[in-house]
Amino acid sequence: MVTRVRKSTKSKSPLRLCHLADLHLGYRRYNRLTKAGFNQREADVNIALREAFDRLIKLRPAAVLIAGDVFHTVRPSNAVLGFAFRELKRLTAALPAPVIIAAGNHETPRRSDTGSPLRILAEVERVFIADQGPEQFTFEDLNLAVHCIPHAALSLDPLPAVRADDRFAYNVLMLHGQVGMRWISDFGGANINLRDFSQHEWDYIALGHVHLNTEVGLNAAYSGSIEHTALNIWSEGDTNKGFLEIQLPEGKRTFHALTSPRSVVVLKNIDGAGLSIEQIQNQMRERIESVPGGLEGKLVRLLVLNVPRELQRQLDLREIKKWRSEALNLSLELLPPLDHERTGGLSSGKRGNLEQELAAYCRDWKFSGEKGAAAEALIKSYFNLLEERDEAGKPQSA
Ligand SMILES: [Mn+2]
Repeated sequence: MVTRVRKSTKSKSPLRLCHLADLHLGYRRYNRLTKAGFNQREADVNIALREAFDRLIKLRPAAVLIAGDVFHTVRPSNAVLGFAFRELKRLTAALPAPVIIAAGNHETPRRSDTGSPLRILAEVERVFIADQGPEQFTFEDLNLAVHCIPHAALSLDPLPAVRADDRFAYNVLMLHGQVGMRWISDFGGANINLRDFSQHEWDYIALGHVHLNTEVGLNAAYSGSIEHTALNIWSEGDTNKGFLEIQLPEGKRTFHALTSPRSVVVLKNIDGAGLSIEQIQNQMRERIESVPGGLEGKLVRLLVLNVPRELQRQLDLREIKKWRSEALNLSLELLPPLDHERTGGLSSGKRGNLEQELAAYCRDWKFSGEKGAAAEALIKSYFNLLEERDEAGKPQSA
């Protein structure tokens, strides 16, 4: 590994950047609609973006970096495109900073002639987009060069060779993909080894794709997403969403948490082994009633382990239905004890069975703590991915 020592001939006056990623505008989940007929979670993401931009306007950074997955899909709705366009216009009207965007996997079409939904955003003054090939945007007045490698360019062979540009005091690299496997929020991103990209030459590396605010190195970080839009939101339920402020030259990072429009509540698992159905139902009620402020409008997850199927049939469904109607979404899962119920094995056909068997299998793993949880989250996210594809394939309701 060759580390080039950068001659800083230019003086390094302080420079403040803000780094956002994984906005996922157009993300849709569950079938609740707003009064205006929009998917509630899509509307929530818009609220989060507005808050993020309000905060940027107050913070007044010299430049804004957006490290990919601005849009959740290659073809966002006209409403979402219009919203993004208007919000960027609002931001750049209030803030003299350039806004630089490198495309992520969600908005990158498989065929380049499809075109990126990001393109239209480049029509907004001071918005710079890298959607296909690697690009360097330079800002003389800021003494800053921003090197972008959009998702499409991360699958090139050989990879684009990027080096810091000595003519500028500050060099930033921005890309969207998976660095290491410590935390996985989503699939479809390129696997990245920062050593392939002159890792030590950059004053800062702004990463997108992992939805959790994560340090990757002294000079590299994921800002995380602005709202709960990971494939498995429960695995990130107790984390704040937001963006980073980076103070150069020292590289000090400050995380700005956003007020999430939606609480994600992961209740403590219930172990139903040896309990009667009344005891299980009572414990479920206790957990549900322990949510401060009630279920109203929240995303709630409750896992009940070791409940034989014959007992599951005796649950009071009316009460469960009432909980479901209060929450924006109640993800209530009852898993039978593994050994008794393993009749058809993994090939028993129904998706529910397979998911339950896998969850039970994960519980038996000898992984400890973080690793086990990450592995389970990874497997679980595959199911969410399948579910999401199913949902996407259905005709739009309402
Ligand atoms: Mn991504």
